[in-house]
Amino acid sequence: HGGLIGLRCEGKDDGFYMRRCVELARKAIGCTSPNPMVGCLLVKDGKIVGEGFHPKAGQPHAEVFALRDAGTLAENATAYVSLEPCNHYGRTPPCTEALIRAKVKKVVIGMVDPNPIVASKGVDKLRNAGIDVTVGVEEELCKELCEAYIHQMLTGKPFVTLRYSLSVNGHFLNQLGEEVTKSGGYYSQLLQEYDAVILSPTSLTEKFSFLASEEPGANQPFQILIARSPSSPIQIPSLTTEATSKVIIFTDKETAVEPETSQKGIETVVLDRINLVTIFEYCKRRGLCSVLLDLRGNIGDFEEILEDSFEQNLLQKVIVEVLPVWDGIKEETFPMAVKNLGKRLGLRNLTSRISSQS
Ligand code: AOF
Ligand code: ZN
Repeated sequence: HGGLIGLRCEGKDDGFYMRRCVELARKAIGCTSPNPMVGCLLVKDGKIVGEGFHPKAGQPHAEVFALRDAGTLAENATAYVSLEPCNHYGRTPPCTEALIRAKVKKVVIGMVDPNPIVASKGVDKLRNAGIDVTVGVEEELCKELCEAYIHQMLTGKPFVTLRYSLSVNGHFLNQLGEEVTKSGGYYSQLLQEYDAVILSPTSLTEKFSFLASEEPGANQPFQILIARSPSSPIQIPSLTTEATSKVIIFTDKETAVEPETSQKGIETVVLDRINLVTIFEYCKRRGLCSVLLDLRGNIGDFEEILEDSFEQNLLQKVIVEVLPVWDGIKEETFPMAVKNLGKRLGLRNLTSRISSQS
């Protein structure tokens, strides 16, 4: 893949090389789950001699690609890895052994692997082999890179991000503009980062609008459709069989599911109450580690999901976009769970603070 191989980098510090590792790792955005994104660099005499990233679970780790690039030049080189090299036989053999065999002199690590079967054992193994090891270079950046992996590894639950958009004057919007949703645009890039997206079927458009990217090889997240209120007709645009296998509908007894939906081969689950526990179980079964809670379309569809995510503390991140439009939905029409969003997220009220000071 070329990249920066051969680039002379005299005088650059460890942070520079680690940031390049993160950049490399992100080439596999959305494609590595349940594995983390990892990048690796081999540097010798101020020159990059090897680059690699983990492309997909089941395929070799980042270190293996970088070592392949470098060949015999790996001897006495410094290896930079965004995540602690593994020391176990998983789908692939241990990277620590590969690094030791290649006779690297030093290993600089972004963060320790939270995976209990690795956790510091990789570092120990390298040190015991006489290799100089530094841990924690650009650690925050490396943690952000695999935030979903870390969360999922430590809690066994998917990493959940809530997103919604507001107009310039702060009104809630239940739809996205075409500029935002087009392939390669902001929204399609965001989608690509997640294994699954939770949507209201009312937000679907003819062109299966939530297709993350038209680029071949790009990650297309699973679509978890929440059809709750009777006012929410389920109209699924015509899908190929391949696309159908990536859609599931959760609905409740009160909601009439159009017979047409089942004909399309889409799995439909009818629950007494739509709930996140059931949805998370489904995610676990399908190996989905990160979920985007995409608040648009019929906002009422999200009532229980939002309630659960606040009650059980299941949200890890909130993204609020401000779109260049005026006005939106009036707050009074929001479901209860959305109305008190600020309070539920534990945000402080700045206006009351300022007025009490004056
Ligand atoms: C590394 N470099 O590029 C990655 C690592 O089943 P496997 O063999 O792919 O092992 C998966 C585990 O390996 C994963 O849970 C994490 O602990 C580590 N990922 N380690 O040294 C890499 N992707
Ligand atoms: Zn490995």
